[in-house]
Amino acid sequence: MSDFTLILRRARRYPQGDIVDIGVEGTRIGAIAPHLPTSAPTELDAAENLVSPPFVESHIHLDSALTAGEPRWNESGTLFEGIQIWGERKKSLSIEDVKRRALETLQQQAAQGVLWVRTHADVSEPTLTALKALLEVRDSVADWMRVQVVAFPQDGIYSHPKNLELLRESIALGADAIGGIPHYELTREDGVTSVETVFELAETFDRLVDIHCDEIDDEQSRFLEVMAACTIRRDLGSRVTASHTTAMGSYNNAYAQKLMGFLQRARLNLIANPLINITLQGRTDSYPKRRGITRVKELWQQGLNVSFGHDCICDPWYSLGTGNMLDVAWMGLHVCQMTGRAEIDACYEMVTTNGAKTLNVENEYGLEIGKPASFVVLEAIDPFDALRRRARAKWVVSQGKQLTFDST
Ligand code: 17E
Ligand code: FE2
Repeated sequence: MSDFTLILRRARRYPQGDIVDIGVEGTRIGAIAPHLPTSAPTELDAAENLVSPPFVESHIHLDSALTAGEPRWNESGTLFEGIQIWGERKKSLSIEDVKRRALETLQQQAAQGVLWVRTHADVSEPTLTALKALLEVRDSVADWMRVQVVAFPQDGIYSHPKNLELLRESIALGADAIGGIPHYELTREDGVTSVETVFELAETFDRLVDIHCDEIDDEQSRFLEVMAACTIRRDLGSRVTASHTTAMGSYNNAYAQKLMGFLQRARLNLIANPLINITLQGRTDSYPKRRGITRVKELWQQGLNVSFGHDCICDPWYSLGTGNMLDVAWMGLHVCQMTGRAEIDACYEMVTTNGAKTLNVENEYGLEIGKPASFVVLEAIDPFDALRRRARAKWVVSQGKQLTFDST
């Protein structure tokens, strides 16, 4: 009588912490109970280890992944040298080149329990090669990895006469979300206009917004307030995400406090990328040296949805990285000093549930009957233990199928 195709037995369910069997019917979760008396063709005994909904990579650049050193290393370690180097590398992009590196990265991520990924694709390049390749990859991996693609104008929307048209074309080609980079537009006014343009396009074409916003230590970089205003006026709330917002780490407290109120009204999502923010920012400081990361703890305390992203894996901005979201959360909890007990748990949420909120995929996310049977069993008893030891993913099940990977 059982239609279960797979049963995960004796798993410590996240977040409740109780021990359950999870019965999978095809691609969905069919039952969760202390003990399922039936059998299934595949049965996995979790031996009271943690089963968690998958990790969510809410911010990564798959088009540049695995290009570190090509054509040269980022010696200054700054965002801007990174953009220059990528500018050289992107001249030689081909569809095959981007697809190969993106796929390899996605496999590495999936092996570590990441089953949702939002990637940026640089669309300030005249052939839109990165975008076209990543859209193909998104569609080809859909039965084991769910990918969203952001059309991201790395060089700015108004810095080059063709870039706005390229952004429009990217939407027509099928980008899920629209990005921008206001702090890198030629003038502050262009920056403001660029944010307004992104929102206008997003509303017109019914897309999500995810803007690289204020990724600089300049305390005068204040485009997050423009994003908050646009979100409030258009009532777009959780469809909007502000990525990086590192300048918020340098704002004076009076301004930051005022802004916090506007962010609460806006209810937009924020993404910090601790590995990259801590290495790219603070480069113009001597000592004391700023940490250059947004106010994660305070945003979280105010009830705003914050997630953590990896941002880069072996690219011109960051030559390290493995795709492991526990590394990301681990760095986040250090850099943001989120070492309180509830704060550590919150850091785990920032690479799981909060990421799902950012991606607007909560309906398809979580260990609940009827939802996709996508989960990871970690060699840990709870999120704290997983973070402390950066626990290995023992099994990864995506949409009902157990994933297996080459051990090479
Ligand atoms: N591009 C950008 O503007 N900022 C970053 N952190 C990366 C690419 C990785
Ligand atoms: Fe980024």
